[in-house]
Amino acid sequence: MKRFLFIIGLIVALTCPAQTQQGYKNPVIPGFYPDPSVCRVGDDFYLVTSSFQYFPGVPIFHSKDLINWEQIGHCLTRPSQVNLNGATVWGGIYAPTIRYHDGIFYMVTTNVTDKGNFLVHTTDPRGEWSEPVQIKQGGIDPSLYFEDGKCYLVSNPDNYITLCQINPITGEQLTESKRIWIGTGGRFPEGPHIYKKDNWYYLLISEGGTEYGHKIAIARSRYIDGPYEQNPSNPILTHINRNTQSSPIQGVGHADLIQAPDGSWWTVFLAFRPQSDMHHLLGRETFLAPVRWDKNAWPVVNGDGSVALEMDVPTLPQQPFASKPTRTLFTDGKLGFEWVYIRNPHLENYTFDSDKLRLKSTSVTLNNSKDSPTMVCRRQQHINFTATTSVELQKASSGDEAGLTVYMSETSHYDLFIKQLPGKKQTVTLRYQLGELSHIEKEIILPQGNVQFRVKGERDFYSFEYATDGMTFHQLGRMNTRYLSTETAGGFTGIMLGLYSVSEKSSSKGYAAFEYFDYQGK
Ligand code: 6LW
Repeated sequence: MKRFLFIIGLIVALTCPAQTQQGYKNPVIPGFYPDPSVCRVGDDFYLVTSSFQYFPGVPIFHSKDLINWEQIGHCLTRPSQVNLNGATVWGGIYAPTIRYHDGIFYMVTTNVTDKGNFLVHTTDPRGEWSEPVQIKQGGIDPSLYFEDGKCYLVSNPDNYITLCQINPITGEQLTESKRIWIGTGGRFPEGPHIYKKDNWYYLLISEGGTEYGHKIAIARSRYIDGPYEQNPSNPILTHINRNTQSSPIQGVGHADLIQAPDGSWWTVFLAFRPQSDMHHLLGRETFLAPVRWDKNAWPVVNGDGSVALEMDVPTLPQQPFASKPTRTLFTDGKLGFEWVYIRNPHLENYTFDSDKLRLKSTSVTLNNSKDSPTMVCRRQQHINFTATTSVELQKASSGDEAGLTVYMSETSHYDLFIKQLPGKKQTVTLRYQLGELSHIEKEIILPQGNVQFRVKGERDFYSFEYATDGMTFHQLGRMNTRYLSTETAGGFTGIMLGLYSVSEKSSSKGYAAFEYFDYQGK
């Protein structure tokens, strides 16, 4: 009997994946990190997301367990790789795909405000990526599939998922584009990826648009160029149905599939979290779900094609990273990977001096939709958070302004700032920019000097406070979150918290000196 139990135990141990832990929290990458794509090299996972008008472009993350992710850089770090002139919340860099083949990492994406689809490569994902090569086939959401020395590209020109072969180093298109699937009938068939399993080519796509109707469907064929037959159980992942009508997670879609070293399958995908009724502000975030994919069978996502914030499932052995310090000091002379600029920055306007971040005041305002204002920003990653900074105007001309902005787009931001007045005075001001409406909610006149600003975010309100002694904060106002939401403001992005400096005069020699930035999410 003992021997029998031992043999049974051995069979179970050998056939079941070595998943040793239970449970994790979604989203696995909170805040505006949409359109995730993932690849694996040994037991290392690499994940990229889209970045729109922000520079550097395409953040890249590393993980050992698909749950804990650490940003290791960006794929597009040089203006020669990414021209973002005139890019807005609807423009710039759309969904990227990352793949690893024969010692090389490839990242393919679309710059919708520039020349369309392009590809970069590297042997070191923590280092610099190559100069871009353009790709002729149009459509968005390009993806790569490698087999037998060939590289296939899929994207969605004219609503059809379309396939061709390319040279992945030069970008040259080697075969004619062929339409292979239009999806199951949902609008916006997009986000295609090809995988091979059990001698089937599987074609995964998104449909329904990136809002509440979003869903993931799959088809398969014995031949890479089709004909593809669709899964009778499509969609395999969606929150469009009654079972998820009250879920705090909506808009589930744009997925990529990945197999872990232990044989288990997983999917990363985007979704958003409505916070103030149907309004969401944090952008589309990166989520994770387990996939059951038996031999010759269709993949099944998390049992019933839906996901939760608390996932009670077996996981890979979890390897968390040390949590980030609340306080960013500017003593290193450089900014961490979480900080980005709007469009291609004028880097000469950003310097470090006496342990402070110095932002030069220029006449490019936050409302400018073409040029790059002097602003560094990071994502709001939690619905409940507090952000604090300390700023002083130096060598300022009257009309120079600097502070902390809660920024969704050039037409939608709440700004807390100091502004130089003639003489040795300044205002402390709270302003709301809502479309055509620019409203000064509060303005207080103070002597020149250092001011601390604090923004608190919660489900329905942002509140705005200032102090001059670093301790006693006074509230200037409280404003609804929903007017900055994606549903109100539009765009593909999420809220950024920005440190900025502008001037009414193009001749200003002034700058703003920021001492620290605290971000605390709950
Ligand atoms: C992306 C498309 C999508 O390219 O939205 O949600 C577009 N999916 O696949 C912008 O993120």
